[in-house]
Amino acid sequence: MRLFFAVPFGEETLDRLCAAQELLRARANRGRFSPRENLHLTLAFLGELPPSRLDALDRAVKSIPFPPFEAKFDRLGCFRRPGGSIWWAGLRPTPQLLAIQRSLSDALQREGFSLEDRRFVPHVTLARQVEPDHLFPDGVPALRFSAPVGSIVLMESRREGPMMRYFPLLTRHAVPPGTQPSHITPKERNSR
Ligand code: 2AM
Repeated sequence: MRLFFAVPFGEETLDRLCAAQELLRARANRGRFSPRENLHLTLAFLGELPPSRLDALDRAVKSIPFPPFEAKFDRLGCFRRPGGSIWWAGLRPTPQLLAIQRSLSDALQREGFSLEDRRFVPHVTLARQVEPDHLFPDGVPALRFSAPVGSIVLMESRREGPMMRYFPLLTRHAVPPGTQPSHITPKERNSR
């Protein structure tokens, strides 16, 4: 199974991301736009793993401190590629966002998973293979809004014909500071 951990977004944030896609669509001659239900922020890409590793992934994501926080979208950007650019909504690398990505990566490594060593550039991919190269000769439009982050989801990605479909397998909910983690049972709590 091809797996990754991602932050899903609520409807209001998805509306804003879809509005940003419309800015691109209005200028692009061509492009493959991510369907609304596929829009997410990847925290850790795991690649191909057997189902027998799901328990260890569950342990890793449950082990990290995860208070809810606000992610800050702060720009539209692109990675230039031959065959068309990848356009994305970028997030400010705030201490809370970097902390959650770092602690998840560390927990995964402790469970024996190997992760790519590339620098974390937090982004939500909006469209791929976008042409022409210079969509906004007069300057890229601004993008600035906050988005509540309340969960991390383990996703399985499957190709269905030309489409990628993502299936949530595990969800870790954020826990407000000062409250008990939701995954601790009352029995465990009493024995602490
Ligand atoms: P992307 O949106 O920038 O392509 C599922 O493919 C998710 O995992 C996507 O959000 C993708 O990022 C991300 N990802 C990170 N590293 C990847 C890799 N080496 N191959 C494919 N997807 C990767």
